[in-house]
Amino acid sequence: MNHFLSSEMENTPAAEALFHVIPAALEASVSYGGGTGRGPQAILEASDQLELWDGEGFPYKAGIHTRPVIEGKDAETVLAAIEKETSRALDQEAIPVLLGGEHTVTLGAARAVFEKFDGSVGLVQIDAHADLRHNYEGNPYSHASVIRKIHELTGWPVYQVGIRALCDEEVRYQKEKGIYCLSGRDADRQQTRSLTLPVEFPEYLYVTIDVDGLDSSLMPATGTPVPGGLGWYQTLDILSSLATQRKIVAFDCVELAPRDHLSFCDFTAAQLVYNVMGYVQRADKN
Ligand SMILES: [Mn+2]
Repeated sequence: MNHFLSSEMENTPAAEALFHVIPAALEASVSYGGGTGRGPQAILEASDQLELWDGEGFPYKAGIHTRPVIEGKDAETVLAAIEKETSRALDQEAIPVLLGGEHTVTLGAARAVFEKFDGSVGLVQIDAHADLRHNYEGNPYSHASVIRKIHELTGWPVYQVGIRALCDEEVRYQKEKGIYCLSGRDADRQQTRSLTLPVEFPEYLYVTIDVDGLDSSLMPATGTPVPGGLGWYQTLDILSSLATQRKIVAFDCVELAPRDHLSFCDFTAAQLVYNVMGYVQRADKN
């Protein structure tokens, strides 16, 4: 198995690494195009093409430890394994970096973060879809309901960014529960380059990045690409602004569905992960 940046560095021992990469190849509830099960491995392979310099610094110097890939078709089994690995990373005072896999994997990591930090966490979600359905096609572990599941479990405040495909049930849930949402349309109209988190947002953040939050021209290799998403530098600037306002204690990158003729998307996802590591690393020093 490749570890993250294996072309450039040894797999940092867990105890010395700020980042613990947890690849989780779950693909159980695909609603349109398949392939997310191959996402984590594709990101790891593409990470070999990264430059060590991220434009501002050297995130790898914080240490990156990659765990073995978690595989399986049964959602609950995979989620339990993700929860365990995430807890282990948190216990070692590392930042878990979960690679999906379908968006459902976030629930496993969120359970562990909730156990450790309880209510002192806010969730920021970059995504085309709200993922707030009660359930989808009868499946309680659907990626289309993962944020709702996390919200029901944790009660964390949620800020959704880039949303542009949702149903009325989800709009109702947003209103009832006071979920913050910056739509893809408004992010474009307002030329959003940074997100100002509401004061009620606690000191810690879990950031979940569904790659379909990016514009579909930039990221066509995902299960359900939707036009009108976030631009590349816009996404980076928003993520950077989060890291300076609160402490990111865990993040993930999910829903990459690699396509043979679209390998640039694998690299895009790897670059995104590495840049977020950079934001977290530099905030950690301040
Ligand atoms: Mn999603």
